[in-house]
Amino acid sequence: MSLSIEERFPRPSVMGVVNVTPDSFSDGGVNYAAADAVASARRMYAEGAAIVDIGGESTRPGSNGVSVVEELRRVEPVLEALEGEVPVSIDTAKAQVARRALELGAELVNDVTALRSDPELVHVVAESGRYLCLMHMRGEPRTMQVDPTYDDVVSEVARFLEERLRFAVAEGVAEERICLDPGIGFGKTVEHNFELLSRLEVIASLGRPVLVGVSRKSSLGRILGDRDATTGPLSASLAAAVAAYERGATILRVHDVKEHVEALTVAAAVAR
Ligand code: 9MG
Repeated sequence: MSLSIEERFPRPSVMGVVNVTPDSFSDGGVNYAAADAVASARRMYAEGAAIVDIGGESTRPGSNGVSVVEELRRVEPVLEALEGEVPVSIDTAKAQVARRALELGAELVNDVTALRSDPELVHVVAESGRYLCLMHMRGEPRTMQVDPTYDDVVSEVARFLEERLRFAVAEGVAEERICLDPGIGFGKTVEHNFELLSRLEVIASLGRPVLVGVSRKSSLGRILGDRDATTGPLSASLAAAVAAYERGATILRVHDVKEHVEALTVAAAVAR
């Protein structure tokens, strides 16, 4: 795998989401059974996803973690079934889960804790030579939505991502393999999330490809007037993905692959 992350994922690329969890807000556990997760990943790839992100631990607000054993029990059969057929990334903060996923061919490690959770993970990624996504999160999923405050959310997120990028590179991960993610919905209010999307160029100016996950997130439902929304509709997800792309996003992490591929193909044709 000698391509830089920009070469492997040209703008715009779509990452499909497969949560092998019983409790995700965004998909209500539809992929908790391995056979369903495998079928969804195959469909997403056929619909044009460049990669499918497989995760066995919910990161929704308020969620508690799961053990390594439980996370592996959920994702291992899915990765085994997809090996050599569907390009996958592993959504994990745990070195042991990442190691097994990389053995089974995962191309990218998507760590929502940006290497702050498991000190071994950076070494596992560095030794593998695979791609890495570093995401901003304030706090941890259990507490992250308790009164999030920033002086300037965009510059604080940018400073954090720059520091985590330097850390990963200093520990041996090649810079050309790393992408950055502002972490929409992770310890941020609706206003913070929209400010990050609106000023995404600041994150892109750090010089690494930007991954954005806004699909079905609660901020979309809330901006549409539902104060208690836990998810957002497809129409709003598409608008947010196109807006993010127009402000520099390279990879869009989405649940509805076909619709996003279509919308982003049109947006890219207009941009050219
Ligand atoms: C696992 N996960 C849930 N939301 C995400 C997002 O916005 N970005 C990344 N990288 N991972 C996410």
